[in-house]
Amino acid sequence: MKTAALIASARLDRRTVLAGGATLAAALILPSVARADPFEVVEGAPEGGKAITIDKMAFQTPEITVKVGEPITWTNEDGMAHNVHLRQGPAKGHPKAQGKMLNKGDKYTLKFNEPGTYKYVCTPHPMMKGTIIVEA
Ligand code: CU1
Repeated sequence: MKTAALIASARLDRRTVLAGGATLAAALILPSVARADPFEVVEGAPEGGKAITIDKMAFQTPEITVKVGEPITWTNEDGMAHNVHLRQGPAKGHPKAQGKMLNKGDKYTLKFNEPGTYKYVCTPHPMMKGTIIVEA
């Protein structure tokens, strides 16, 4: 009986230790997941990835599919300034969702960390629409 009690006590301890470890792991992992941005603005128009031309008041590739981490670079070839403003999907409401205005010849690159469907417009011309599908 004493032995059984010792075993039960040992089991309880191990479960407590395991539960404690899981809680500690969750505490270490969860805040970093919560902090991760669904997308990033990449400076300096990197090599590779996908390209979208902005011209004639439109995103010339209105729908595009990329993998997580694969950059998309928009180039404005229109005489009018435009931007890329993520309005729906995982980036909705993000402080960097509204991209800077791009003059003719300017480039803007985004990289996505979170899979999903991102819909965007040009802020001053919301009839200009685009969709980005990010696959895991
Ligand atoms: Cu525009």
